[in-house]
Amino acid sequence: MSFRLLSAAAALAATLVAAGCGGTSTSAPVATTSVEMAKSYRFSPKEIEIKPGATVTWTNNDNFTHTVKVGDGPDHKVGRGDSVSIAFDKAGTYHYVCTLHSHDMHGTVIVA
Ligand SMILES: [Cu+2]
Repeated sequence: MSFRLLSAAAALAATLVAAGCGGTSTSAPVATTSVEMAKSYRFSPKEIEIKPGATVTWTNNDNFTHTVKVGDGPDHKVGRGDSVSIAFDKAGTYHYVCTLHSHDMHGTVIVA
């Protein structure tokens, strides 16, 4: 029995790693500095485009605590109704995740 549980956990871990590779994005990035953590377990819009030096604000309108972790940066915990703002000084493409729900919740900030 414990073997079955272990292999299920391993399969889940493999799925999470695969999801972290980025996958496909079908919609164009949205020009905005505001991202909503919408119901349920979503960043909306998922892909945004901003100017260098702009600050992006994530607001949690979901019923659960989420986080925002950009690349290798710090993991910002965002409770219900809270928000976090992060400045992006350099041009580039930045992927971020909610580390609590990394399978469902990831997004991209394009600084250009
Ligand atoms: Cu989350």
